[in-house]
Amino acid sequence: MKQYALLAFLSPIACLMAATGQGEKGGKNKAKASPQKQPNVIFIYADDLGYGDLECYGAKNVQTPNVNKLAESGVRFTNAHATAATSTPSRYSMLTGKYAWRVPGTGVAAGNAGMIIRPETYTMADVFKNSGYVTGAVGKWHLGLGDKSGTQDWNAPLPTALGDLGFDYSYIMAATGDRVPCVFIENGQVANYDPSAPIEVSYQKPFPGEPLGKDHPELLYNLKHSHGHDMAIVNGIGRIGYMKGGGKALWKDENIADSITAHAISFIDKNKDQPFFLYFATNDVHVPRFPHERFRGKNKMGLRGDAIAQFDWTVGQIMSALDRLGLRDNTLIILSSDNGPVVDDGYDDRAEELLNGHSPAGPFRGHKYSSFEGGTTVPAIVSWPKEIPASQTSDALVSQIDWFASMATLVKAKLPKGCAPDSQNRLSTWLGKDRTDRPWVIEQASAMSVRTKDWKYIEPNDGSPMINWGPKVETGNLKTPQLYDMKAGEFEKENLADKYPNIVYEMQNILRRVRK
Ligand code: NG6
Ligand code: CA
Repeated sequence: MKQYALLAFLSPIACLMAATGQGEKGGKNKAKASPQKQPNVIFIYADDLGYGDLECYGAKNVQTPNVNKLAESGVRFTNAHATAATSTPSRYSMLTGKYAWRVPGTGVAAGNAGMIIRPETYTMADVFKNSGYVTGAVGKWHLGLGDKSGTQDWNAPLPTALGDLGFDYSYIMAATGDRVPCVFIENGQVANYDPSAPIEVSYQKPFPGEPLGKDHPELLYNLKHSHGHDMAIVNGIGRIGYMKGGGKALWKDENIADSITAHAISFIDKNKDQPFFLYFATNDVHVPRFPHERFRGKNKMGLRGDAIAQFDWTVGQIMSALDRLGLRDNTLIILSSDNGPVVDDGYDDRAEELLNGHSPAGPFRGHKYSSFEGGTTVPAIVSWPKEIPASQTSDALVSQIDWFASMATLVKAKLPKGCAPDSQNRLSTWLGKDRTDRPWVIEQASAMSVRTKDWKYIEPNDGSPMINWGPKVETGNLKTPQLYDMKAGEFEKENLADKYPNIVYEMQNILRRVRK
């Protein structure tokens, strides 16, 4: 049993008692005295948003006023890391506190993957739920649904879904915008289900009679692919995987941000009177980048820039909702990204030619998929006006793997033995109260890397130095060890492994110890 029913019940009662002022002596301000409530917690987890993609991190070609404002209200981290250079392992590690590379089957998931975090796992949502919070997940999921890969019946309630992982409410995309099924799933069932168009999904073979992107370029009226993404066609865009049906339930890419934002805000509205945890994972700025037309054409970078602007709008909407409800002060917001940026990730959206000098990964080498720092160094902003002084920057070395134990500390959760084995409590660093570096950070791409404040080590790997299936990305692969001085002006340029064998040895030892 992972539910701590008693705790879950006690906290709201405690809050209720506080709210009614029971036990207090009379006094003029008694009715107004607001209860000391646990903070609400919102993770705003962007997809493929790079270190250099926000104005407050130096972007010049796109405006991000809302994220800038969020950053000004709290701490902006300049040395924060996702655990992996792609989505599924990064999200798995963050939500379980256990490195994905310890667990088979945690690579980039198909849209019909079975639930990758097994129901018996104690998750981030369980931490909050069992501490009296209402919990919700809205947006991109990409961690599988149902009991077993490829066996889901999308026309009925799924036998296992986010409700089994501690989320009271969920409104999610099963995988990514570019993977079928292209429908939202609300509490384990297709939202807005259309009985006249039963849904079938396969990652093995096409459905007879359904046109494919590779054969019907004339049907790709919204976006053409540059590599891959040539299977099912939904909303004039080719996808990964085959799909049939869906009808009215099919999403329109241009409305995804509006839809998930509306659901996130309605969750906040409904739960305004009790502490809530919202995992809000945006589709932006993952491909296909097809933002609503009101975000089009306002920056130099075309669709990729427009998607960043749409992300910024989304953040603004959440903050306005909190302001409207009087919740902003006691809401802890953590904004970050699941992995580094990528320019051409398979659609002909002119992202490359319209960069106009923009560096999506900021000063770092490599992008999404890469072992270089650009693969996993991400923006990270923490705001909690009631507790965190504004306008701070922190260069502390931090990792998303520690959100689990840090959040558990925040809500004074009792954790079952053995859960979140890789997560450390670093709450005071994440709240900007100190600048303590994590002694080391582990990064997962095709090779494994270790980062300390001063050094970066990449394990030898036989893979090719550039991705050879589409994106123009340096993988960081090399047959021999790589060691980079992170104090040097130009990051990861000169391999110093031969010069400092002792440091290589120390870094290898860290990896060896963590692997045990
Ligand atoms: C790749 C996809 C890419 C993206 C990525 C996962 C192709 C050619 N490319 O395989 O578009 O979906 O997987 O991205 O299929 S992630 O951010 O969700 O990890
Ligand atoms: Ca991603």
